Amino acid sequence: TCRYAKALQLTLAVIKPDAMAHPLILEALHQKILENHFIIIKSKDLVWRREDSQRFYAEHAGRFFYQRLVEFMSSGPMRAYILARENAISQWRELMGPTKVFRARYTAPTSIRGVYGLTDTRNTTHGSDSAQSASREIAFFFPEFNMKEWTEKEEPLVR
Ligand code: RTP
Ligand code: MG
Repeated sequence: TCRYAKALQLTLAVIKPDAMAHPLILEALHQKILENHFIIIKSKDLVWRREDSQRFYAEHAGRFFYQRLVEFMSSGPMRAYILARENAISQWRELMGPTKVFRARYTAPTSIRGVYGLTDTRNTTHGSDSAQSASREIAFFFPEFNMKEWTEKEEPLVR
C-alpha cells in the first residue's frame, strides 16, 4: 500500500474513562482501530482537570447531562488518538455507533457502543463529528501537533 498523507483525513478519537478502566475493553478498542485500517498518528493517556472537561464540552453547558458529563470525563484516565484514514471522521463515528446506549444496542449491536456502552454518558468512546470539530479537538488534546503542516505533506505515509 502507498497512502499519501494528503488523501487521508484526520479525526480525534477518545477512549473514555469507563472503557479505560477495563484492560480487556481497552485492548479490544485498540485492536478495532488497527483492524479498520486507521493509522495512529499520535496517542496519549491523560487525566482531565474539571476545568478541561468544562471547556471541552462548553457547547453543552446548561443541558441536563452537562454536570454528569463534566464529572465523568474528569473522573479517571482517558486515551486520545489522532487517527488518519480515508473518511476517518465518518468511519470512526460509524464504528462507535449511536450516542444513546439503547439505540446502539438495538440498531447497531456490533458497534463499539452497542457492545460496550453502559449509559448515554458512559458510552466508551468519543469521535469528532466534522472537519471543524476535528481541528478544534485535535488542537485541544495535542496542542503541539501542527495539523496544517501534516495535511500539506506530499509524501506517502505508508509504503
Ligand atoms: P459529541 O457532541 O461529544 O461529539 O457527542 P455526540 O454528538 O455523539 O453526542 P451528543 O448528543 O452531542 O452528546 C454530547 C456528549 O454528552 C454525552 N451525553 N450524556 N443523557 C446523558 O447522560 C447524555 N447525553 C449525552 C454523550 O456521551 C457525549 O459525550
Ligand atoms: Mg454532539
